[in-house]
Formats: sequence, structure tokens, C-alpha cells
Amino acid sequence: MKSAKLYRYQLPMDSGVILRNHKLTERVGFIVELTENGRIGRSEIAPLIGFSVETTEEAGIQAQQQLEMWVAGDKFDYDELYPSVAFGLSMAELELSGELPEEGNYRAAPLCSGDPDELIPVLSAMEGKKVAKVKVGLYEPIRDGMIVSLLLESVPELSLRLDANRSWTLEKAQKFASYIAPSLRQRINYLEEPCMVPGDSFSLAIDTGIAIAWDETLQHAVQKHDFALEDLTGAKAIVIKPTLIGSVQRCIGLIEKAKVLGIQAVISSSIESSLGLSQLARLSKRYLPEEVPGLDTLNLFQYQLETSWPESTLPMRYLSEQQLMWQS
Ligand code: OSB
Ligand code: MG
Repeated sequence: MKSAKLYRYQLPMDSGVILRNHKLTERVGFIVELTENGRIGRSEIAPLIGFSVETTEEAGIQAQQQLEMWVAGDKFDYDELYPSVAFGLSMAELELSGELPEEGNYRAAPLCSGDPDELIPVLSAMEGKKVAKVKVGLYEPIRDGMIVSLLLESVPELSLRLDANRSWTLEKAQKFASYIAPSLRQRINYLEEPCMVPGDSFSLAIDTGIAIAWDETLQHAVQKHDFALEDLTGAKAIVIKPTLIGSVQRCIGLIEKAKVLGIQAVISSSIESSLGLSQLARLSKRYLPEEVPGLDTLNLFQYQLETSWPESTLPMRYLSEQQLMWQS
């Protein structure tokens, strides 16, 4: 016997979460629950405004249609679905089948978008491999370059992941790089998407020796049918955001291909609730056991949802308090 539920959740965000010029005051998404033979598999479907190709509304309609088919005995055809829906349904199936281990990698790289003075004590106290992520490209390249240099000089064992979200021209990106001494550049683990044009990002890597990573470029590429990871040359790393990429199987395919090509793969958040985020931590532990995932986004929320993230002090909201949209 199969049954399914679809919840719609709505959670207020911390004040001042801005994404691509859009102020995110609340996060709306869906939680699916699959039940079969007394076992339960849950997961999250939460398109991210400004990033996902599908709207929340479209994802909800498609999710419900798919669940109706699933309860009637059909299989999901992930390649035909929106990325967020493919991800959520495949993750719920994985949990239902018991194939997703309980253990997760909750050591997310701390995210810093403003004040380096706040980050330095956190990093100094960090145990094990010290990795942090800094958003750049929001202010002047000179300021970004000085902050990155300051962090690398102040915390000797630190390596940094930087993310410019395609905000620079090649000239601005070079200006940024010029403020970072060549001896410090190898401790930039990677710089995500420095330039508006991917070819310029590639040129920057060659000119400056700063390793780059694809995030947006990977998302755009996987939307095309004849995509091959080999075509995305020149990057040291790829950032895999499953909500924006698609099914777990597609993500695992990318991870395996990246390994063969010698490219670092990092699982990262699309600002899922604590329920979806914890599953990403488990996915990362299972398929990238040595890699620090990019999951430091829970504190953008005011609440956790149903599943607690280890050591988080955020109060909990439960599925039973959310809207049950559909069940069968
Ligand atoms: O800019 O990579 C981004 C989250 C949602 C949307 C866009 C981005 C992010 C993150 C996630 O930065 C955190 C991380 O990658 O460490
Ligand atoms: Mg990014």
C-alpha cells in the first residue's frame, strides 16, 4: 500500500536576506511524504526565487500530479520534471528505500558577507580543516581584495571559497586579484563565477592563477539536453545545488564524472529549510565524505522545520502546523 502527503510550508526569514536584489522575507516550499509498507520517506521541494526556472506554484502543481501517479503505481520520470521537483521526489524515494544513511556532514563552511572582524574569531576557533566562504562582488573590488587578503593573512591555516555571482567584468576581477599577493592566491580554494561571461572567468584563472568554480554555469548547462561536464573546462570545482540541478541520480552522476575529470565537487544549499538541508548534509557525507559542503544557510531562517540541525539554537516549527495541501 502506498500513500502520500504534500505539505506547503511557510517560514519567516531573518531580516535582511537579499538574493539577487530581491528581499526574501519568507521562504515558501513543499514537503513531500511518501509512505509504503509502513516506511516513510520525506523531502523538500522549494524553488528559489531568482534562481529556479520554475515558480513555487508550478512546482506544487507538478509535485501533486506526480504523487497522484506514484500512489497509483507509476514511477517518477525525473528527466521530465522541474529540478526542484525531481530533487525532492528522488530524495524522498531514497529515504523511503533506506539508502540515505543517517549520518551527515554538518561541518558547513561558514558564510561571510560583511564584516571580517566577526569571522576571524570564528575561524580561529574552528577545529580541523579551516574553510570559509566569502561573498565578493557586492562592493568595490579593491575592498573585496583587501578583506580577502586580511583574512588569509590573519588566519594562517585558512583556505577560502569566494563567490562573486558573476558580478565582475574581467577588468574588475583583475583589479580584485591585484590586491591579493600571489603567495596567498593558492589558499583561495576557488572563486565561484567571477565574471558575467564564463569565458572571462576562465581567462582570469589563467592570468592570475586563482582557481575558479562553476555554479550558475553548471546550472545553465544541465538544463540543456546534450550537456557534458567535459565541456565546462577550466574550473577546479563545481558547486552542485540539487534543488537547482535535479534528481539525486543526476547529482551523483555529476559527482562521479567530476571525480574522473579531477574536478572537486561541492554540495551546496539553495536555502532549504532544516529538513532539506539535513538531507543535503547526509547526501554529502555519503557521496563526498572528505568534502566540506556549502550548507551554512540555516541561520537565514528564524525557525527550523521538523528536523533539527545539530547544535542549532533556532526554535522549531512542525509539519503538523503547516498546511496539508493534498493527501492520498
Ligand atoms: O550564491 O552560491 C550562491 C545559496 C542560494 C543561492 C545562491 C547561492 C547560495 C550559497 C549557498 O552561497 C551557500 C554555499 O554555497 O556555501
Ligand atoms: Mg555561487
